[in-house]
Amino acid sequence: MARKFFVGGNWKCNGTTEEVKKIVTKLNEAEVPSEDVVEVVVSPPFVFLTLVKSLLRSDFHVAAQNCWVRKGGAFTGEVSAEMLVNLNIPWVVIGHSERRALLNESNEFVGDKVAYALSQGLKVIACIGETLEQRESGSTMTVVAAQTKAIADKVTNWENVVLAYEPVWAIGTGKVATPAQAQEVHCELRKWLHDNVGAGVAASTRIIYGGSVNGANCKELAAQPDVDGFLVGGASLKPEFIDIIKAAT
Ligand code: G2H
Repeated sequence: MARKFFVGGNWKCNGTTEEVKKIVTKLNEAEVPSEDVVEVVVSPPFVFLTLVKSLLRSDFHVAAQNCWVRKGGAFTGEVSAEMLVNLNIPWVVIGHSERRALLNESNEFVGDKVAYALSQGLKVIACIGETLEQRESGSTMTVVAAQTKAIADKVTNWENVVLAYEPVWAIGTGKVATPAQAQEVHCELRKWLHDNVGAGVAASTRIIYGGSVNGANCKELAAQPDVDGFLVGGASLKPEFIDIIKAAT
């Protein structure tokens, strides 16, 4: 089954109103493959979501970088899935390693969040990935399988899930996984989905790579058979994001 190439731009905790407007202007001017070929989703901080949505070209979409694990209420500082739906924000990033590491989000908590966001009608970019220590001790697959299982335990319909494999040692470090390293884990993840969820889900779920993707390394990564796109951090704030979108073709 053909999987449409997916390019996400994770702006993380960056930007001012002026900077955000400049980035959106550049995106709106860019000539990129059509929506039938590549799905583009940018993820600004919460405070800029509606601004970006109102200015952004209609063939690109927006994602929040997080949402609360259950229905909103007395949870100071949180943003609920219902609020994102109310604002017509179609996507949310869940389980990014920065949140797992800095805010102690566990596999189970991430699984609950993914399930709740999906239940409210959001589409989810679910992030998984191993640390350098885990890779060096040979436990990469054990770690990413456990992270994926915590999601699979709570999710029955994978149609609106994109799985983002982001090795922690490659995030914001400039140390990108080699195309072979990325392909190896993506292939194993697809096999895990096949064996534990089903052949259809394994064939149709997009598994995207994140971690120091840039304009120079994206083509070779995109050529790997199980790399279905990217979640881009630092480079999504720069003009080279357009080259990364074009890596699909
Ligand atoms: C991984 C990635 C985006 P960067 O966090 O999610 O960031 O491309 O800066 O490594």
